[in-house]
Amino acid sequence: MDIGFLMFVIIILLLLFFSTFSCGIDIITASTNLSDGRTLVSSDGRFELGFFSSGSSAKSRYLGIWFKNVPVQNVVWVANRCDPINDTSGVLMVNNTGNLVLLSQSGSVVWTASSKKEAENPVLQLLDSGNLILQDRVAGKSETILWQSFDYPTDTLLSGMKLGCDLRIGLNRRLSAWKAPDDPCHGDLTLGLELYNYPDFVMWKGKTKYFREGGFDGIGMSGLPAPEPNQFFTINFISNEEEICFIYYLNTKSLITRLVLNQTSSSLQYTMWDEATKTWTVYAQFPSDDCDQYGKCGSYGTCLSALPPCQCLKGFAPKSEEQNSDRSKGCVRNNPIACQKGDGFIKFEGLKLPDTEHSWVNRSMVLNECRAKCLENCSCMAYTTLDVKQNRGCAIWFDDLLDLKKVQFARQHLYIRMVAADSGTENSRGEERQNEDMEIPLFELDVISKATNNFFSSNKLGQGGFGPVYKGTLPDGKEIAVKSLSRSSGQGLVEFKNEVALIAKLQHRNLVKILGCCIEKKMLIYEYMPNKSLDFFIFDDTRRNLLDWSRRFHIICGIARGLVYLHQDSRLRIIHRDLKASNVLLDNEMNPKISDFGLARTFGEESEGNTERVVGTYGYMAPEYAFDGQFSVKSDVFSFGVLLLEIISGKKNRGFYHLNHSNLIGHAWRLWKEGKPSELIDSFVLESCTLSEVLRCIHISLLCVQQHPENRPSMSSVVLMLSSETTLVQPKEPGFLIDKKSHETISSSTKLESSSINGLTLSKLEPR
Ligand SMILES: *[C@@H]1O[C@H](CO)[C@@H](O)[C@H](O)[C@H]1NC(C)=O
Ligand SMILES: *[C@@H]1O[C@H](CO)[C@@H](O)[C@H](O)[C@H]1NC(C)=O
Ligand SMILES: *[C@@H]1O[C@H](CO)[C@@H](O)[C@H](O)[C@H]1NC(C)=O
Ligand SMILES: *[C@@H]1O[C@H](CO)[C@@H](O)[C@H](O)[C@H]1NC(C)=O
Ligand SMILES: *[C@@H]1O[C@H](CO)[C@@H](O)[C@H](O)[C@H]1NC(C)=O
Ligand SMILES: *[C@@H]1O[C@H](CO)[C@@H](O)[C@H](O)[C@H]1NC(C)=O
Ligand SMILES: *[C@@H]1O[C@H](CO)[C@@H](O)[C@H](O)[C@H]1NC(C)=O
Ligand SMILES: CC(=O)N[C@H]1CO[C@H](CO)[C@@H](O)[C@@H]1O
Repeated sequence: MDIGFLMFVIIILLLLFFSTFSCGIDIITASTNLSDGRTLVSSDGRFELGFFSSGSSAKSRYLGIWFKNVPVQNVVWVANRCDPINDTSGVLMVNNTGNLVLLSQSGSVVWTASSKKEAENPVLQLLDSGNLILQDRVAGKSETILWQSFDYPTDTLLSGMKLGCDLRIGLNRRLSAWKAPDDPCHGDLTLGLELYNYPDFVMWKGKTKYFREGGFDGIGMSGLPAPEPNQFFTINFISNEEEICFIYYLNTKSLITRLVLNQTSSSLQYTMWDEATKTWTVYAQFPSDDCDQYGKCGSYGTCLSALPPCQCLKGFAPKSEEQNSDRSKGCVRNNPIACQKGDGFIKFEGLKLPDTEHSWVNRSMVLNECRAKCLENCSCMAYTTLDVKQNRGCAIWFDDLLDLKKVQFARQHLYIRMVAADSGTENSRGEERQNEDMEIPLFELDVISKATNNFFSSNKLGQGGFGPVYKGTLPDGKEIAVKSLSRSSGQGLVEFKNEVALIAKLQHRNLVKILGCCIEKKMLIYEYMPNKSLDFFIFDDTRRNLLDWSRRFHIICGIARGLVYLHQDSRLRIIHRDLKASNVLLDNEMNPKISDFGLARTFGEESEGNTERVVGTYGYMAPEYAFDGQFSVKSDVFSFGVLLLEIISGKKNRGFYHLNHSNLIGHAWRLWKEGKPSELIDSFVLESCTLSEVLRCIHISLLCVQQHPENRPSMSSVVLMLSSETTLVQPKEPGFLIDKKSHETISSSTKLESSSINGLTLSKLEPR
């Protein structure tokens, strides 16, 4: 045996020895230490505790916990947040009295965690949940937890962690963001429970309130949409004499998610590790829109994501004449309250409850008692039911009502004190205008004319729902797409420019980028996409072969992520309303980019709920939207489901012809029920695919096209479904299940009015 081989064997043995050391251990006791370079790993291998360096200065060493299987830095807990160790001499030990001590070379104590009780046999263990616990393990005694990292969160909330107060021991668990991406020390953004009489979770920027969740109403927080029931996570609020807290549980181990308070984005982000892109994907964040900004519209002003965002409540008028200069001045009563006799209340629905700093509650009062209680004190401005689940309890507000927001999901009604005569006043609209100078590059008309060869027909790329699209080349050689908005919108030029500036701010890798606009002729300038749109490929007999399954799946996931961004992440909450294959453009690497988003909004039609004018495309429209003009994010989900079926089958939903069905949804549904969904798959896709993945996509698409919007998943759930392998619920009957006979009836009983220019995009669908 030669020396080289012997060395090799020794090295392998050493490696084995060390790897078992670093992978196999999840506990330390008073007789073992954890030095820098060694780690503890939870028994299922999910979490790891050890030393890490952060950012530029590799010299700064911190003790922390992270997801072991995520290759980018993802620290979820840090012990010595603001006291890095300058070298690799750090040692974590459990001392004899049961305290955790982090020492550096000089023997100086960098960090300690102490329990009140003394321990005989202290053991530190990293659990599969990511919780680091210190226990006293003595035979015959129950193992009490002396200390746990979950009680001292840093910037991250993991599944099973609580945010909020344990009233019994006076522990208030709060989050504070990292100061900078490479500095775990406390930033100025914090989030925690404020123990007002009516407690609320408040996000602070330094000493300034930044965002409120809005008080617990027995079901959820009044300022947040109730989490839709889903199989991935469960959200719980606990509010009783012992504790008031928020907690969430992940129901599936296959997902890696966390809630992080992020200084950079100034928000609480719910992020998920996306194995495909090796990035953390944000799929919900708070504050979620401009109206979440604390006190944006001042007292008695309500905020709505629209322009102008601020309005005064009924019975109130703008406080200041020149509201243009200060938008947070708020509103004042048209008529002062009389106090007691002569006062009444107006019931307001659909509002996030006002700031509860000056509030009072009684858990057992009923609404009438609550009203009387409020009426008897002149400083009481409003009351509501504390717990809508039990329909009991009373909350009242003193002082002016601040931080109101229009929300669709409000469960509590707010009764606001008014002089009785005021109850008939008209809803007065705040005079406020968005007047900050929006940054958006403006293009001169003659530049655009030159670039597009005077809008020459050979430069025309196509005809979209809002007008024709031309290809252009700027003097510097940059290629652009010019969309000329031919529909009249009745909107002024300034509003148009502001609106475009708002949607131009939406930037995501799956959205087409807006480069600027030309306000003289209402044109939008987009980046040019060389590979046209998705319909150009999937519905074409030869070009369909350029998109194998893995490319199609990549496109599906990209569209889904783009929609999540529009629906949740962006500050505007955009409902697309015209998602279809021709609105999914492809860049030169065949990445999908959604186009035409925000246009419905530009036309002044974006106030969620009901609309007179239906903007959309037959075949993609959700039934409640096509027939009743009711739109919501769930109507986009429907369109996404249709698109998904088209990508899988290579067939158009509209114009789909089959002996028994006149649309693809009906066909897919029947095949599904007959247990042969694979017959739906495009033959070319079938050759290149992982069958289970395609079948899962069919399953997801059927969930998206369900008849009732409330049954359809949100786009963020869709992203979760696409990226995990959890079992999915069975879909219910889809919407637009038109078989040939009834289809005939529908087309003869509805009047398709003005199919705009391209004949596909409807502007109105009116039952006779
Ligand atoms: C643990 O570290 C301390 C301080 O460096 C040292 O005194 C002690 O001997 C170490 N114990 C073990 C078991 O390594
Ligand atoms: C690290 O270095 C800084 C500056 O040299 C010093 O102030 C600090 O005490 C050192 N920290 C430790 C833990 O040794
Ligand atoms: C253990 O550490 C704590 C905190 O540093 C200290 O107060 C205590 O005296 C230590 N106990 C022993 C036995 O060293
Ligand atoms: C914070 O948000 C920014 C912007 O969304 C993102 O780039 C960054 O990765 C986030 N940081 C963490 C720790 O998630
Ligand atoms: C709460 O209301 C109930 C029922 O009206 C009453 O009996 C009780 O005294 C009230 N509690 C407080 C603290 O006011
Ligand atoms: C009304 O409520 C305020 C705030 O709790 C309190 O300070 C004041 O004393 C009350 N006034 C009366 C008349 O009860
Ligand atoms: C049409 O539906 C009937 C049952 O409803 C089925 O027996 C028949 O095979 C279907 N035809 C085709 C072409 O799928
Ligand atoms: C599939 C396909 O047509 N891909 C094209 C996308 O655009 C780039 C750049 O124009 C071409 O190189 C690809 O062939």
